[in-house]
Amino acid sequence: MSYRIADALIAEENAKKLSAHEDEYAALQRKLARSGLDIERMVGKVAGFGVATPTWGVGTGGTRFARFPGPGEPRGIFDKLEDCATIQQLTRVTPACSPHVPWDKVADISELAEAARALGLSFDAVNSNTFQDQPGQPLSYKFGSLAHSDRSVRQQAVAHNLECIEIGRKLGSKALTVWIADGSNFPGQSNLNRVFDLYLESTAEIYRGLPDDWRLFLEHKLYEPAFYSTVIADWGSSLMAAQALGPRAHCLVDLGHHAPNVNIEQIVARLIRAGRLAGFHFNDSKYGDDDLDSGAIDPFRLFLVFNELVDAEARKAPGFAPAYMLDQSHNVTDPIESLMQSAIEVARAYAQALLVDRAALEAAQADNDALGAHRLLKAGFLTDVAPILAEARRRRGGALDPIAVYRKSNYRLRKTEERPAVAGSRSGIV
Ligand code: RM4
Ligand code: MN
Ligand code: MN
Repeated sequence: MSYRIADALIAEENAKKLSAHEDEYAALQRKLARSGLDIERMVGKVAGFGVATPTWGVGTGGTRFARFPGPGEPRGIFDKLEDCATIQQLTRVTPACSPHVPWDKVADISELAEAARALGLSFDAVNSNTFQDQPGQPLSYKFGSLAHSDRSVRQQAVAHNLECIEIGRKLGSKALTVWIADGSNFPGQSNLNRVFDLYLESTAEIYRGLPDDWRLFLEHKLYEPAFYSTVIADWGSSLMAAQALGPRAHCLVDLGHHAPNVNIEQIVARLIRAGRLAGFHFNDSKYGDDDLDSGAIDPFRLFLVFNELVDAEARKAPGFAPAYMLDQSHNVTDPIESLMQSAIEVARAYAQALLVDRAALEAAQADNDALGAHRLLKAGFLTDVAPILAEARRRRGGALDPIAVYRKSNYRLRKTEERPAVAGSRSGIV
């Protein structure tokens, strides 16, 4: 029987912090009431919010230079599920996980579905992988996959995506996320329009294979591993593709996949307007696809993204049903701690955005009161919503301070004993 944190430990630790928490909660309740805001409503909203954990995120990540594995790392998908369940147990904000195929491929899918069910987890979008070659794979993706010049490589990549759908169906997923590394390193290496046509042709085949209640998430990325041009480099290409494919194709925004300084919240607003926002891969970055922890570098940007999302939710924007997922690489931290912290940061941005007085904001905008409008946004961002987040966790059986309870539990030490280290170290993203 593998080690799980006892709910009694959570209760015991919560009890020690309860009176301070109640005091802070009551103070925030009074503060919000002065602005006509009901804290109970906010707690209810946050309790209904969820962000999926990436199964690949619970292992230690790496760079192309090295990977420094941590102790007690998950050895396969069943261990990863355990770690995802622990994150959910303590935070109560990550009820689903997003699997990656073939990294999470197993012989018996029903066993995997059952393991997740037993841990109280569901599956969010399935991610396909045609950016690496797998042992025994007949054709290489070195020069591309869905947009490869050779039809047989494209067909192999399409078949992989159809297999992902099959696996996802058995796991209860409702979406396939497709990110391809296809692109070029040299001007002239490929015809910029021709590769887009090939991509459309291949994704149309995948789209035809979607079950009726599924969506296809197209993920764009500016650069890397291709350093001159990437086939689906930006939200423009992604939206063109989604619109060409059909109503169930949507555009996924990975926060790290843009040029520095790009106004991501405006991209989000446009995709909402087009009815094509698939959802997110949350992470943070300073320079590129850094895959740092959500909210670690620029929590204000995260808040501004949520400001658009709450605005869309409030006015019931047609087709608005974003899927929230984390996509991070943890190189120097315990991945469980990073994912807990990040999930909380994402929920924090949501709660802060809920506090914005939207009627007053609209009035300030109509009056061209630039600073007044900005102050209304800042009022949400600067409010310490920690007691709302903590209360939403506590009411659902989570920890008031998830990372403190995690450390106290010695979970990692126990897993180190249970999971003997796998020999060797490799470079790479995961
Ligand atoms: C990519 C992209 C994809 C993720 C891989 C591991 O940069 O963000 O979403 O599946 O990394
Ligand atoms: Mn991503
Ligand atoms: Mn990425």
